[in-house]
Amino acid sequence: MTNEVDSALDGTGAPTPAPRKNDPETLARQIVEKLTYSVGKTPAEARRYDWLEATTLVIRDRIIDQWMESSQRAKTSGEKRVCYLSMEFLIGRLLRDAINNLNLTEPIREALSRYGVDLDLVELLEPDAALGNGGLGRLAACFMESMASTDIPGFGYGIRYVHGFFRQEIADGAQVELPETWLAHGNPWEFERRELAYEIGFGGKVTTIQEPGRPARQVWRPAERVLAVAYDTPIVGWRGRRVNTLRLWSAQPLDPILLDAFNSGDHIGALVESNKAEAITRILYPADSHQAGQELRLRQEYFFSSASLQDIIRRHLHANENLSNLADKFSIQLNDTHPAVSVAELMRLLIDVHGHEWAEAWEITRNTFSYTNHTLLPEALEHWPIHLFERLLPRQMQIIYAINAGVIREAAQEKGFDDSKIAAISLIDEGNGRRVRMGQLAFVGSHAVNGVSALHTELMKETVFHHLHLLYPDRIENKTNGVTPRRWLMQANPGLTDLVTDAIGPAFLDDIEKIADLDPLADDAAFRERFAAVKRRNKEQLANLIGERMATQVDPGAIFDIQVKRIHEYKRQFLNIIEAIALYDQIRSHPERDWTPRVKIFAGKAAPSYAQAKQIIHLANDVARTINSDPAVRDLLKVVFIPNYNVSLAEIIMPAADLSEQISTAGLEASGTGNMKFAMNGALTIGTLDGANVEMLEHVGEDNIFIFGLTAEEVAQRRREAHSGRSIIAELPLLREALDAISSGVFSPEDPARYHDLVSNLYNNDWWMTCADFQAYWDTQRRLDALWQDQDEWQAKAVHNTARMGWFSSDRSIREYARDIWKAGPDA
Ligand code: GPW
Repeated sequence: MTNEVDSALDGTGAPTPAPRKNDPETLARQIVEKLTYSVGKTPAEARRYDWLEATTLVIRDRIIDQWMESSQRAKTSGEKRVCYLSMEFLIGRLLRDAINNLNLTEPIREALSRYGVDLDLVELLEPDAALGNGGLGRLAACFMESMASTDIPGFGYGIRYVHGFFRQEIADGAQVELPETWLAHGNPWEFERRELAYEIGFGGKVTTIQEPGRPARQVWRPAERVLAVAYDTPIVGWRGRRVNTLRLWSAQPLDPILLDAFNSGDHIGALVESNKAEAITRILYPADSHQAGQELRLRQEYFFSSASLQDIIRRHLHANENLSNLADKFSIQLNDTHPAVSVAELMRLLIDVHGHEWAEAWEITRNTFSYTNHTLLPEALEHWPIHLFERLLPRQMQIIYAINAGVIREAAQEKGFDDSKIAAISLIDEGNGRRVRMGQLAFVGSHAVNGVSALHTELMKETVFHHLHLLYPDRIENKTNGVTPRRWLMQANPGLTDLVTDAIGPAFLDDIEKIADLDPLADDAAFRERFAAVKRRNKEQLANLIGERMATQVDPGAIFDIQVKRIHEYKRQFLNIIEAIALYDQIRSHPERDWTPRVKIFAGKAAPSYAQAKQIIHLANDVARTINSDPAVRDLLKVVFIPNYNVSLAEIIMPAADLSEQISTAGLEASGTGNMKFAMNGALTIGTLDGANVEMLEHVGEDNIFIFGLTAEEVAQRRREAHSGRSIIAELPLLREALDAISSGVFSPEDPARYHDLVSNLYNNDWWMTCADFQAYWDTQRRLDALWQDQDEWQAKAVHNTARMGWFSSDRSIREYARDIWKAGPDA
């Protein structure tokens, strides 16, 4: 621990804070001090929420010491800084993370217990910061934590949404979306930086200024302007080693109350303008892997991109004469194409504001940016109608045309591309009512472009970026995703962490790949028993939650078979539900057989406008209602849909799974990260050869993972052949009967036609290969049933999973980015 700051005087003669002691005695005294002077309560009056606030403030003070030190170091050392631009940061709760990373869990627990307060219950009251939709946003949060933990000077840049991801309730089986208000009670983790505000323009005109003897200049005069104000949140690395900054932008009117209009009596007019500005950062778009397409979304993208770039430039010019060496001092990672307009905006700032020549500006821009692609799904690829883009960002549109001209020239001259190849790489899609392709823009504006798993990266080269890859063959590389073991193992699963520490010592806490030392213990019967006992306690905890929230009793002795993630057709929750129905039929028809008890658990949100996904949620709930109330299956099969899946719920679910469902249509899940969280916590995976499952297979070995179904290549082949489900269904009675039950209203007697569309899509098309993969999935599930009967075997495989998943730490991902793309960090 280095958070004992030297006292007395620093070089400036200003007093520095007194050393902080971390014994329970001191912590207890400081918590009560905060309770008294910041919260205004005595220990006797204090409610649990007040203890949360006081504890948070005490922890926050300790973070601030380290934070200032880290920021100062990044500023003065001249080391390269990494900026991670992301529309989403799905961070979840921060208190436990901070306490754990400062190594204060035990002393804080002890300090609070002196007042009869339970730390675990206090932590539960913190709102879950849901500034993201799913995997992409959670990856950004894991990466922020890993940058701090691996000592990389990292800055997150994003949007401070007033309303994060919606709260989901289930009413009569269907999803209902409710607004989320994470800031309702204030946010002790953020610091508003009023002094750090930038003007962001929209619309207006570009005029050419021609002064005698000088080259022509373009001047953009925006019609509207808003302010971007910074809010900073500290991100604490493991053992408090480094504290980095997540800087989120909030939009505010340039003149908060537009005094002129207000004073002249136009109160409404003044408010309209101010509402329009604030609307930019009011809500997170809730569609995952689907382009939203609204003007407000493009405004959000440009708003946070421009603010972040202006901030980076200010920082750079603080220590450097000009921007020529920007790429030596800053790396900017674009998290998908959401910040891709940054490429045009940096060019504008370099040329129009800072007077650089085009060629030099382009060199700087390309060397500074790198881009991560997270999907190949056509419906998720961002492209904006030219007329919208031009109206909102006229100067950036000009720059995009100029970039495009240069790229096309290069392709034609140096590679001899013909018209059809040129059309494929063009930043403008001419076929679709003329649109700007953000993927192409991000690609050409970056020196490195990466996919998020080995398979996904190969498919990028073959499909979406095929022609750009021919033009720039060294640009695409792979960086397989990872997850932070601090949150997803140590904090979420303290029981397993203690067991592993006891078995192999604490070295794995600092270097997670050392958890491999656990591997031989898979053969140790006594260890397996302790491992199984930890899992059992975690399952009991989840069973209690299910009992309390949903009044459904589930047996912790059954297989906990869990699929939690966004609801999407390609992720195939439907396949899982059909299998549950087929199993239900079989149990009813053959009650005499030796069935392995299962609890099938689902959770996840559907985009509000995604009708099919909402139908799948409805079906899961309808099926749960029917099966759970049927005495014929008793405890042999239960189906549960837990509402409002979020980071905090995931922390309870991941450690409680026996079986992890990673069953996407092969070729469509870029990586997945839930797959990693589950396996790290000792779940076996049933999955397709998709995304990072492929690499998990390599690491855990084929005996310890259950792979089934079509390969990506076979899926592509069938799609070319206009495959449909009809003939498959005809040959598989299990599948046919399950589908008949759904479409005849067995699960929705009040509305028998409810699922006609869902089922008829399988007959007519089977685009997601649900029918094509059904039999293989069913057979693999039955193998797992049999395996469960041999607990020694099952638990040995579970131990192997935990022991062999160290590579999937986001520390490893971040070190690869730092080494290959950013050339930054301690090893640079
Ligand atoms: F469409 N992902 C996500 F690529 O969670 F932008 N939201 C998104 O909008 C997109 C991707 C986008 C996910 C991928 O689906 C998942 O496979 C991957 O593990 C994750 O991003 C992180 O890379």
